[in-house]
This record gives sequence, structure tokens and C-alpha cells, in this order.
Amino acid sequence: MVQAFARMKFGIVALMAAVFALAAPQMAIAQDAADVAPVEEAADAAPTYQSLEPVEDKGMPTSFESNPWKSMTFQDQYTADGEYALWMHDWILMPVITLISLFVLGLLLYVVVRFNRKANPVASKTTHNTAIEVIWTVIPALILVVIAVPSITLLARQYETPPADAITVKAVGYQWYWGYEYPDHDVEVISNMLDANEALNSGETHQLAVDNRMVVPVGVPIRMQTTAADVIHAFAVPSLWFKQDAVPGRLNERMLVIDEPGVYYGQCSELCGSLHGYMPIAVEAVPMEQFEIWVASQGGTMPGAEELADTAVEEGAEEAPSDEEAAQEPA
Ligand SMILES: [Cu+2]
Repeated sequence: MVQAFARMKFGIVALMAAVFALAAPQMAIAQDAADVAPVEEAADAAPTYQSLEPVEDKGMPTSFESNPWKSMTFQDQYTADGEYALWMHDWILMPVITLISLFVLGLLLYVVVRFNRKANPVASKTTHNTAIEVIWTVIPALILVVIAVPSITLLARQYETPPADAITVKAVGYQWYWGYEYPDHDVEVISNMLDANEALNSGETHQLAVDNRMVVPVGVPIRMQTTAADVIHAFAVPSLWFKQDAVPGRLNERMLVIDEPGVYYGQCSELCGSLHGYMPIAVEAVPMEQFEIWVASQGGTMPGAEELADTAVEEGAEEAPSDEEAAQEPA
């Protein structure tokens, strides 16, 4: 009985080996076919994209109740231009404005007290004082120079042209929502405001939360283009130091490099009709690997990946017949 089973087992193994030997060339062809179409396979096996959770006080306004001081100034900045501009505001403009205001107020109070009719009944007849005229011309000129240097630097930085390999994102303003086109990736996203309940459920601020965010990679140059389909809108995200008009029939362009991952909120900033206040902007900056997953989840392709896939298909097309010939030869 045991011996019979052992012989049967040997027979089964032999049979399987024979079947495998016959099937092997076909399997090899099937294997090649799988290699030829990596794009479809990647799309099937793509990990699902996880949206980022917004962080309190990052990329969004701060309420007076939670932090009165922070609620009255600029949002924290997450681009190099924004950090530079905020530094200029905090350390040059505000101190200069404050000192000049206090100085002028002091002069006014001094004049009111020292030269009123009672204290100074006989007015001076002085009309010229060369020394004082030189001082009040030269000092304001120097102050303007001190402001002009960082100011023109900032202006020039904001006009910097994106490099040739920058990722293009085109924000299109519509009455009353935003569309984001990714011509390099063959992706288009339509972004509408969430209503109050939906925003509450997603743990976001109402009138800033949207259904589909503008997802971009972090730390790489983005060629941010803005235009509009109907009336003038403006694409503005305060924490990214970004505000650019979206004008029908025109394509405005500015480089955007975001420092760190996060969700950054903004709003349309050009009166565009009755729902102008209800077309918020949400920019989601993620590491490049995450961005690639997002592009795949939107049915798009990375520019490099497409070329690779094309070459793979061409190579596969050349190899496939030779394999078939090899398989047919023994038969
Ligand atoms: Cu608008």
C-alpha cells in the first residue's frame, strides 16, 4: 500500500514535471508580457494616497481668542521669500515706522508746550537755518536707502524665473472655485469649498477647507501659473508669501518653493462676484514620494516615468517575437 502510494507519488511528480516543461515557454512569454506593461501593474498595486492633517496655527490664520498677538500680525512663513519678507517687516519696517512716529509725536508735543501763545508771545522771525535743512534732507534720504536695499532685493527675488525642470501647476479661477492643472503629469483637479458640516467632519476650518487640495512636492521649484476662465480672481496663500492675479486670457507666472510639508490655506483675493468669499485655496505640500503616489491616484504619470514606460514597451516589442521563435523551434 505504502509502496503503491510512493509509486503514485513518483508518477504525479513526473506528470507535473512534464506539464511544466511544456508550459514553461508559454509562461516565459507571459512573464515577458508582464514586464512589458509595468505602468498598468504599478497603477493596480499603487498604495493609496493619505491626505495630510492640517496643524493648528500652521498655514492658517490664528484667532484673537487663542493668541491675540499672533492674530494681529503675519502668519508664519514657509517659503524663503516669505521668511525674508517677514524679517524685513519685523526688523526694518516696523522699527523705522515706530521710531519716526514717536519722534514726530514728540516734536509736536514739544511745539504745543513750548511755543503756544502763552509760553511764547513773541514769535521768532527766523526763515532759514542751513544746518537744520541739511539734516532734515540727508537723514530721511538715508532712511529711504536703508529701506530700499532689502525692498528691491525682495522684489527681485519674487521675480526669479523658475528653472527649466520646475514642476508646472496652473491655477485657474472660476466663478466660484479653483481648478488645478498639472500639464507635466496629465492631472486636473477641481477644488470646491466644503460646507460647514463637511468641514467640521474633516476637522478643518469652515470656509478654508476644500474637497480637493492642490497637492505639490515640497522643497522643489514649482512653476506656479495663474489664469482665469471668466472674471479676474487672485490666487493668494499668506503663509507661502504668494499672491498673484488670475486674469482671463493671460498667464501669470511665479516660482514657488515650499520649505516643509503641511497644509497651507488661502483665499481668492480679487472681488470676483457674489461667492468671492467662498472659493478658498488649500495647498498640500508633501515629500516627492508622496506626490508621486498622489499623481498615480489621480490617474496621472510622472514625466520621467512615462518616458521609461515608452522605452520598456519599445524594447518589449523587439524582444517578444524572438522569444516566440525560440519557443516554436523545438516543436
Ligand atoms: Cu475669485
